[in-house]
This record gives sequence, C-alpha cells and structure tokens, in this order.
Amino acid sequence: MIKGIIFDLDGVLLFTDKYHYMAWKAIADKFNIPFDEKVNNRLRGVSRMESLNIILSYSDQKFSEAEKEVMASEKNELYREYLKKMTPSDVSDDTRYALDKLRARGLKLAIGSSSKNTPLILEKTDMAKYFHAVSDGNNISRGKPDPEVFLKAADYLNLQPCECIVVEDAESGIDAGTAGGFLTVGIGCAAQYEKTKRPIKNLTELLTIPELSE
Ligand code: B16
Ligand code: MG
Repeated sequence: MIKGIIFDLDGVLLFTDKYHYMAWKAIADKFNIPFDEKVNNRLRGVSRMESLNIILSYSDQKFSEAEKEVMASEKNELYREYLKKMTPSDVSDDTRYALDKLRARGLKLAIGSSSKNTPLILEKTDMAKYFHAVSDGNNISRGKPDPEVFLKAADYLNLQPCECIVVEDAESGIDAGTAGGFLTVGIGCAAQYEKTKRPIKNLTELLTIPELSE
C-alpha cells in the first residue's frame, strides 16, 4: 500500500529546469561549446559537476579541475540570480491542487532532489509547508542514478521504499527510483522513458494512477 510520495524538484514541482538551462547555456557560449535542449536533457537530475563534465564532453578543449570549479560556481551564481527572483506565484495551480489533494488523503510527502539549492527554492516559493521531509543535494554523497537521495527521503518519512512513489522528470531519476525499489512515475521527458512504470502528463493525473485512485 502506498503511504508516501517523493517528488523530484527541478522539472517536476517547479520549472527551475529552464533556469538551469539558461545558466549552463551562458557558460557554454562563453567557451564556444555547442549546447542545446537535447544536451540539456542529459543534465536532468545529474549533479552540478557531472553536468559540467557532460557539457565539456562536447568540446575539444581541456580544463583543469580548478578551472572546472570556477565554471561550476559561475553557473551556480547565474542560476541563483534567477532563483532569487522566484515567488509563490511560480508554483502552478496544477502543482498546488495535486499537493493539497494528496495531503488531504493522508499521504506523507517528501522532496528528493539532487539540488543543493533546494532550501533557497523552497523558501522563495513558500513550498516547504507541503512537505513532511526534504532530502536534497546537501545530504547525499552519491547523485542520481544512485538511489541514496530517495532512500533517505523514505527513511525521513519512516516508510519503506515499497510504500512510496517517486515522481521524476529525468531518466537518471527513474533509474534511481527503480534501483531503490520504488514505484516510478514519470512526467515530461521521463514520461517517454521505457523504464518509467506510470507516465503522467501533469501532477493532477497522479491522483488517478491505479495505486492512488480512491
Ligand atoms: P544544483 P532535481 C537537479 O535537481 C537538476 O535536475 C540538475 O539539472 C542539477 O544539476 C542538479 O539538481 C544539481 O543542482 O546545481 O542546484 O545543486 O531535478 O534532482 O530536483
Ligand atoms: Mg528533475
């Protein structure tokens, strides 16, 4: 029986994935590295440094670890400038409706995000009030597709993985959810992924999947 839902943040609860794209695009353009939506989709759910390594794999230039650190922190500064302008109005009606309904049904809700910027995003959008637990880039040592972030979220909820659903927009996130023993729901890019168990078009549709329908 499903008792908890673990939500990815960027690309599921909020469209902060577009800010990741714009910030990485600025860095890629600076170094004349080709970068488009297709490459960007490979970065979904993947840690900041690993994202940079994927972007640099499209370049012949060689960068030292110190140079890469500078590029990653420059990207983060640009990204945080976008985040600082966010407000509660960035949360869609679909997201609010689904979260309210799930809470009303007595389900425990958690965040399971790779992002170290999760606290800032939750503060700017006033979303922390919806969640019983937060597991994010600040409490993990291995990023998705490792299941650590979701296993910790389930643990914080005092639930077993088989009692929780993971909602993701990234293939790496679906792989992480599968590896951890969770039922996976995919939205956006992950809705087309063959390993996704339950594809949905929006969060309201989550309320009607067989495991949650009343
Ligand atoms: P940060 P999620 C992930 O968040 C993003 O999808 C991914 O693009 C990003 O590189 C990663 O967080 C790390 O983010 O640089 O803010 O620590 O989708 O797992 O909520
Ligand atoms: Mg995501």
